[in-house]
Amino acid sequence: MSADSEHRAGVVALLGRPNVGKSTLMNALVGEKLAIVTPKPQTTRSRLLGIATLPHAQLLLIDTPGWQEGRQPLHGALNRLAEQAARGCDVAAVLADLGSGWGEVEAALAAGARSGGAPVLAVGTKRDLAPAAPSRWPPPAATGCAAVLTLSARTGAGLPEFVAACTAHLPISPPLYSGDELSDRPLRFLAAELVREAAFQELAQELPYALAVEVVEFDEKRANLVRVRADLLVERISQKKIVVGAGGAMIKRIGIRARSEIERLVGTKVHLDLFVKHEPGWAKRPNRLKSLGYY
Ligand SMILES: Nc1nc2c(ncn2[C@@H]2O[C@H](COP(=O)(O)OP(=O)(O)OP(=O)(O)O)[C@@H](O)[C@H]2O)c(=O)[nH]1
Ligand SMILES: [Mg+2]
Repeated sequence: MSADSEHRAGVVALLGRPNVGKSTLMNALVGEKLAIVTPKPQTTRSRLLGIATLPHAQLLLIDTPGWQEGRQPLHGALNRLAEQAARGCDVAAVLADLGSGWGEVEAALAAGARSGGAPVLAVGTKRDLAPAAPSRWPPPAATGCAAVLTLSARTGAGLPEFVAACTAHLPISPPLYSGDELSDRPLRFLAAELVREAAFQELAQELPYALAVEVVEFDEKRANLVRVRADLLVERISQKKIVVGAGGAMIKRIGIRARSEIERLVGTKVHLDLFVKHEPGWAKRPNRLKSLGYY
């Protein structure tokens, strides 16, 4: 067998600023919605592995939180996840929204990945939207990237080229996971994320950032029903009132939305109980961030 026809497998880190489409790209390549996606920036709070198994390659895609400039402990923890992913990968894909182009953050992420030894792909996203101004894309040759590509995770345009560019830089290796595995995270974590996604979609601008979700019960004992109990943690009493809503209307809306997504994930009926809890400072305690799965 020639080297080109041999199977390749390895880790591809998806890096970039918030909202550029990292999670959408991962879902499109895995073929399942694993990572939550919302129109609001700073949706992803953890490192999530998505496994794309192809005939000649297995891509272990690491979705990371968008890079943020804030100084809060949560921001620091999230940026560390992106840094670790950049250092520990075989290929680093630095994603930039074609609408805003390649800037300092992208250059810094690319430099970080290169210092860890990974080749960097510069990837312009959301190609289905307005075409990039020539001044914004492609990035200057000086960025030293192994390849410069554009794609749309929404329409699928450019995805085969992206997969080919990643594969070319992966080591020759047999598959590292069995073909039916899609993620390294348990269903209960993905379920917690779907509750958080529903809350992001239902709640107004700032509130979702003060909120964390913890699944405290995930019971699959019954044949055709999964029972899920989740706590929505908020930092202030005033936020609890908003999340519960008048007569419980808001928490009900979040529950209806989340339940149908969790049913799609687990493939059976779901009984979902949500509770809103006041837990001041959840976002400031490193151990708590870890126990919530944001590590
Ligand atoms: N039109 C269009 N919209 C896209 C595309 N990819 C992502 N989006 C939208 O962009 C928004 C952000 O997408 P995400 O995948 O959550 O972005 P992200 O980079 O993971 O964001 P964070 O987790 O906050 O860092 C969502 O509303 C997506 O639907 C695309 O190819 N085309
Ligand atoms: Mg994301």
